[in-house]
Amino acid sequence: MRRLLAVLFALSLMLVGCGGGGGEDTGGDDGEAAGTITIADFAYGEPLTVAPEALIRVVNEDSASHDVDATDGTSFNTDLLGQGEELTFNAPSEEGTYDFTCSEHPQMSGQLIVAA
Ligand SMILES: [Cu+2]
Repeated sequence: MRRLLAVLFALSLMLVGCGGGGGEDTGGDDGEAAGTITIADFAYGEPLTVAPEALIRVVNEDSASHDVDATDGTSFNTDLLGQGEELTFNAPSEEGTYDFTCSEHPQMSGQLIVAA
């Protein structure tokens, strides 16, 4: 009986650990993202302002694949995200305004503002 309780306890811990992935902020699993770029309808939304090197989360809600590539070609280039996928990357260490686009849809444009 003790052993059964121990197993149940372990299972409940696992359930708690896996829960909460469903969309609200501060999931914890990815660390503390300073901001999120949500891609929907071929748009990146409002410009995002974060501190230098802050962790940025990118979520793609479109069925098309998108990424987040700095138009200067070097500051940041994320992998392509499929529908419902997300990733994180770190903002540049230099303050400034960074325009970015999607490698598959050059008509898309967004802005990342890095300010201390
Ligand atoms: Cu795209």
